Amino acid sequence: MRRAVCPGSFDPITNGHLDIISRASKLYDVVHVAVMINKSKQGLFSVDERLALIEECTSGYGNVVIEAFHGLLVDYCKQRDIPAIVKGLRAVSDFDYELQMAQMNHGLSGVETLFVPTNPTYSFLSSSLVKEVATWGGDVSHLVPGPVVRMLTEKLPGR
Ligand code: COD
Repeated sequence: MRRAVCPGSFDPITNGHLDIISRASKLYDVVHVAVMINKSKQGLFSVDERLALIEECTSGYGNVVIEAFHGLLVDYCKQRDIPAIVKGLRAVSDFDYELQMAQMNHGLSGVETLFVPTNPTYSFLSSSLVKEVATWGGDVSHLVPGPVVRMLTEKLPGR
């Protein structure tokens, strides 16, 4: 069984994340989507909300497992016998940090990182920009799935 993980904060999941998860789900038998918990970073969405949104948005894929994890990504991989991390690369600016993480993770445990070039439609897209635009009342309905738009509207009623 070929397994991979798509890790992230997913605060919230965007169409860019979904594109990478969907492409990974065609390459691997099982794709784990790991919501990595960072207690020092207060998110807009709770971990449970993020999990529920990812669940709803990926239910059609059929081979996606969604979990939250507090700790090192390499430990998540080790505990589940996952040999590969799949990441999306948006631009050259992503590359420096992603390369450092890939090399650190490989050095720590031998896990490989595979980079998938982003769909150009989403190359500028990040969860933080979505939250900023939504906070000021901008339309994000072409950037995030419907359930996320609905929850953003509930969370940011003054927008
Ligand atoms: N197009 C394509 N891919 C995208 C897009 C887009 N528009 N947006 C995001 N992605 C992909 C990228 O691969 C990105 O890395 C991933 O989705 C997750 O994005 P975010 O923004 O939700 O999450 P980040 O960048 O905050 O996630 C960082 C991690 C949580 C993966 C990282 O900090 C981590 O592994 N933490 C666990 C602790 C650990 O092991 N630390 C040591 C690292 S060496």
